[in-house]
Amino acid sequence: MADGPYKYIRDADGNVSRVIRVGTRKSQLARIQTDSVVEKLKELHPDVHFEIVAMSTTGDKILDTALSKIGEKSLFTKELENALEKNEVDLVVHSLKDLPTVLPVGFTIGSVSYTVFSSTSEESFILKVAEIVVGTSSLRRAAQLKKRFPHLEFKDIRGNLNTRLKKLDEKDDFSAIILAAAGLRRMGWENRISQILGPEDCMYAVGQGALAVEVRARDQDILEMVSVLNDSDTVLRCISERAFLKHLEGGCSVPVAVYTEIKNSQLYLTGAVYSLDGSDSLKETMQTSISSDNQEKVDEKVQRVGITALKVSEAAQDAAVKLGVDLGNLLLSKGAKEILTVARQLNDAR
Ligand code: DPM
Repeated sequence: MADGPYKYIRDADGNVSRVIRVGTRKSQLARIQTDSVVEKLKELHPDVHFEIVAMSTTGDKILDTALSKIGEKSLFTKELENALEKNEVDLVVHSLKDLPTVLPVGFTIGSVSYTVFSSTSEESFILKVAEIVVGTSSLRRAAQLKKRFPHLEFKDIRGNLNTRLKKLDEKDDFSAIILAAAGLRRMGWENRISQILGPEDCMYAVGQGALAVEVRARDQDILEMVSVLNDSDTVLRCISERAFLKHLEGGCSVPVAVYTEIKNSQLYLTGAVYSLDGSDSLKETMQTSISSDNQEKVDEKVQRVGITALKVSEAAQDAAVKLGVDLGNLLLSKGAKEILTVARQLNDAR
């Protein structure tokens, strides 16, 4: 059988079918996320054969460098994208929040979902003792919590989830750490959470809690296959968040936070920018209608902020992009650019 760029398998009856190879990083969380997506895809496509390919990435090797110092270089995604490009894998599962709002040409996010892996966006607080030194290297988390709880002290903490929990447990450097609740739940460590932080305490990062499947943009079959994972509310919320971040020219390491909600066919987007100590901030909310006409054609291959979401209303996706851009413009008109520029400069000088 001609192998070409793809891999095929022949079953006992001699039927040949394509093997879909799924790339993943090697961390425990990455493996858990990839397994959950593959399980779901198997359920929805019982006749497709899937194979998981685990790879080390530069991102893993330098995880001990604070994210805020790494900047926007997509270190976690580059090697996996190379593998996609070379047809060594056909899709890759990521945390949406780690994917830049502009992807390299040739790649797209074919599905975005909170529901594949019952996830939520909020932050969680894991507390050890009363005298509180909080471990986080997220500028966004530190800025918001410094403002709200001035008595807290903050210190950088690095490494993957396993490393961070170990540092909290075994060292006296930290009395608490802040992590995305979604990651802890996926690891089965929900019982470690001392407190869930709602948006009034700490708004989350763009895309937080959503799983994203990245594919080759030209690969229509795979794009259609993974589109079954799309849940339309998540797609629309995440598109508006990413459009907002992109418009502010923010990357994943600036103190920008969001909160989105869908109620009665209205999409609400709250966005905020902060100075590093949280003393200076801007926060606004806007909304848009996302009600869609069921007759509408929804399978055009249009990419919006890196996402090609088949099966989700095009009009609603356009409204979500516009909402993000409009909110970005509103904050820019109030001085967001200056706040972020100063934050970046101070952080680079640290
Ligand atoms: C990004 C940030 C962090 C991750 C920055 C931020 C947290 C870094 C830190 C863009 N990616 O949130 O302000 O605390 O030092 C990351 C986690 C997950 C995806 C872990 C976490 C799991 C949750 C998810 C790291 N990326 O934030 O606790 O899938 O959304």
